[in-house]
Amino acid sequence: MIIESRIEKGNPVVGMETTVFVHGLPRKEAIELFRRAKEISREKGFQLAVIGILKGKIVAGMSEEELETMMREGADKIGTREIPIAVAKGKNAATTVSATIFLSRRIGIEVVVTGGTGGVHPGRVDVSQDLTEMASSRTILVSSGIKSILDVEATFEMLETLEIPLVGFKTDEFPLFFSRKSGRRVPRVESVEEVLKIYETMREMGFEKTLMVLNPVPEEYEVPHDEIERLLEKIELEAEGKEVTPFLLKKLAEMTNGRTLKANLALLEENVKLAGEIAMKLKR
Ligand code: PSU
Ligand code: MN
Repeated sequence: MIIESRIEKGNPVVGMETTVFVHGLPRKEAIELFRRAKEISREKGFQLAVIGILKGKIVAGMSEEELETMMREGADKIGTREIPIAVAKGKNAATTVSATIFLSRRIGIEVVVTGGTGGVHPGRVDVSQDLTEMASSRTILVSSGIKSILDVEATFEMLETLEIPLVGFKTDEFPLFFSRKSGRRVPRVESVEEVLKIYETMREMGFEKTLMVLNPVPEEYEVPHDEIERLLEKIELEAEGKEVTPFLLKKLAEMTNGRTLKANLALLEENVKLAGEIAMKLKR
């Protein structure tokens, strides 16, 4: 197999992307998050498989050293379509949500975790592969909503068009990453059991889509969406394509004295916990 999987068969496992570590966070915070996420998985009793491509080798279950190597040497940010090219060219590549979901399915991982997913960018035709991959692979994806920097209305509509099921975990509101509220309603679930009931229905029907479980950022870390919008208006975009998210995240962190960074770390930690709980209760 072209994928080097370090997952022990039969144990609950959660797949996690590498882009959030390599392109979404400063290095120090990224390593701290990796350690914290690993610690959570050990305490709770599930496996956390960080997925990435190292010199053309797809690895599921990267070590801290490997992640550090990626950060030091640099790694492309890739979606699903770039996987075969990165492998053939022997590159280092950090997987986004789309590539992580695709690879997770190939090795039998059904629960995936991230901070915020991609969507429709404002102003031009730039629609994340995250959406099309969620529309073609059956997994459970725990996130805190879509990245606040996106066109929220357009993304929300596109999720419907692509028939991607979503539920709010203990919320009726579609959350927006740093923010708990968007004014858009979603079906609410109260428990992991309820999530699994929906997913098991999908599995039985051969419903090959990703179930988005939306877990809002903890209240004490929230940065309200109108504040984010005001800040975004002030930023002059000096990036394009795949560079846009890392550029804006960095700017926002600077402008909020690190509040958005703290929010990002807090929600990622909570999402790892919830994804772990889901994986542990999932019937195999
Ligand atoms: N949200 C973050 N940081 C990130 C991302 C999302 O706070 O780095 C990444 C995820 O990996 C997501 C990707 O899958 O951005 C989507 O990128 P694009 O819009 O270029 O498809
Ligand atoms: Mn894009």
